[in-house]
Amino acid sequence: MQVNPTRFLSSLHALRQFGAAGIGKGVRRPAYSEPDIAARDWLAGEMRDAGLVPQFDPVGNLFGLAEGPGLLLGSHSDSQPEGGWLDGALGVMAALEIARAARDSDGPQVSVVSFQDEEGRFGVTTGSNVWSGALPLNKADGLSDRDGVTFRDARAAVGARGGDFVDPKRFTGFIEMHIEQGPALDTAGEKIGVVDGIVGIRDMKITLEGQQNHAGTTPMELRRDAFQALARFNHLISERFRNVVTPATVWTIGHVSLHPNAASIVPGKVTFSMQWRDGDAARLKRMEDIIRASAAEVAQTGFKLSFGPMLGLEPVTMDATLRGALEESAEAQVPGLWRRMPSGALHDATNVSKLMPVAMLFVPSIGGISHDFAEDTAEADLVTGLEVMAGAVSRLTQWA
Ligand code: HGY
Ligand code: MN
Ligand code: MN
Repeated sequence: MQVNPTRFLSSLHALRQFGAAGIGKGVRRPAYSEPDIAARDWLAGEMRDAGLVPQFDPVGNLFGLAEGPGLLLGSHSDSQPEGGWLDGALGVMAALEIARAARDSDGPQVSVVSFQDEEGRFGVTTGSNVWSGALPLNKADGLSDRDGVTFRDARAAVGARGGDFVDPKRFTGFIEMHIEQGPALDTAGEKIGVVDGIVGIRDMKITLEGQQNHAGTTPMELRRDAFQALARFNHLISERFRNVVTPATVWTIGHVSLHPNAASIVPGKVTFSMQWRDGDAARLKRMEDIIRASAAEVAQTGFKLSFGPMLGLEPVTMDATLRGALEESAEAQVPGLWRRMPSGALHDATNVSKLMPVAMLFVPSIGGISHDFAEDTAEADLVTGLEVMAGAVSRLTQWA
């Protein structure tokens, strides 16, 4: 199977035009936004031109279906509100290029997918979570984004495109190529990461409600200041995580909504996102217990506490046979310049692993930057990743 790097790179640059942020190569292509839907329509055309049958499902996951059973390759084409041009897009366009090369050479049956809302505008890897059956559609429809738009209303943008859910039994396995989104490969001067496991994640909103008041006349000791409550909560969990976490554990308060967010008003309410990730499900649970207990302790000082629904995915291990094909191909193409490594980022592969064997490979991220307009990878490294994945697919003839 002979991939065409020029065709691959130009298709990647074509996709980046949808939602181009005008800052470097950055994109703004959140799930169900106009550029996201336009990109999916374009992608459906590219799939058709590649001899695949494009099919949208009810939530906007877009599949390009080969005739017979075979491997599914892909990722997602939605982005973070300030996203890079490669996060997700790389895996989708690499999949399409391999599908094209496979057809050109009468090679294996390869189908392609671009999952929807991997970036979690509504949930956590929502589109593949629904497709995997782990998240019922009626439950997903009740999720809302940070502006209060519901998943049900947003996914109406799929419109008449939306067909049935694709039967996962037509696929023998899933391989996802992705940028590392971290510094390991770039720092080490290595070219390929073969993923051995993807961390688990927990994500929930927490609200603390005190009392809004005048910032000049309210004595400090009488205040029930929601920002101070969040600050105290953050201090408590940081202290209490010390004996639970490892250097690989991460936790983030990434979105804070402080009401009324005015300089001369003591804030009466704060709602914030609490997200944590680790490769060990028991550690995630211990962290959850600390989070809930610390929030309750802060609430004791005069705040009403409420927890939103907790979303989560378990840590998953990659399929050894698929991973072995990636390792063989990496050793053949970039001997000594690849490593086996965990993924600290979440990916659709986590959800797809509930349905079939999965594996992932990474290419370096320059400076380890991602979820930022500045995200980038040297084009030669993108092509190396494509060739290593094509080499793995060629080795998996019994999966074709
Ligand atoms: O957050 C993640 O790990 C993924 O990039 N959405
Ligand atoms: Mn991604
Ligand atoms: Mn991402």
